[in-house]
Amino acid sequence: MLKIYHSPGTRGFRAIWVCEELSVPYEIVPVNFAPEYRATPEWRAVSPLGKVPVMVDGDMKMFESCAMMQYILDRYGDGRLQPAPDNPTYAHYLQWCWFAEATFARPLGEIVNHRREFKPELDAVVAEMKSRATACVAALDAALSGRDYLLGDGINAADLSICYTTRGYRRMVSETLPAAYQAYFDRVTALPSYARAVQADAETGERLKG
Ligand SMILES: N[C@@H](CCC(=O)N[C@@H](CS)C(=O)NCC(=O)O)C(=O)O
Repeated sequence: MLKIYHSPGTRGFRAIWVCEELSVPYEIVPVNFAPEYRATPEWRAVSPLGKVPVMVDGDMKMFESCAMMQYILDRYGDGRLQPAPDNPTYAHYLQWCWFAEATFARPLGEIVNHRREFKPELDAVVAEMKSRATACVAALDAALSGRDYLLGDGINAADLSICYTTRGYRRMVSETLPAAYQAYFDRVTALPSYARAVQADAETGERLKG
């Protein structure tokens, strides 16, 4: 069974949500997110940079949450939740999957890192990162014009990944999204698999509290 090493509220949510949506069996291994634990040789042996998430499938161990999503889809998805490579939407499917982490999540991650390392934080740096994230929201809003989902009619893993990052945007930058984007976010997070992933995330927190 897939093992997802996860700390509550972090990017392992992506892999958990995909497993829930595809009904792929998985087990969560709760990880103490305290920097002291993540610096231990024990955790570094699992995750060389001390980050979460990590996913294990038999002898396979990997990090990078979006790569995990793709692995789950390719290995266990039976073609669900992603277009085939010969589908005209495939290129944009890849584009939004990568955008979710490489471009949209990046300034949000920098806000977190900056706040952790710089006390007091530099307001200009945080403002610039918020502005970069907001530019991503504008690009997504434009792409969603006249569509229910990023690729048109059907939902796919890029929508899940983007909506995971959008949660961080709403928490760190602004609760308010453009109207069409808000409707999209509400549509994607109305999936029963989202509620189950939220529940699994919360239970991970309870398990860590012991
Ligand atoms: N691109 C990586 C980012 C991993 C990452 O930065 N994870 C955060 C939690 S969501 C973390 O472990 N941060 C602690 C740190 O950077 O020291 C992914 O998508 O998995």
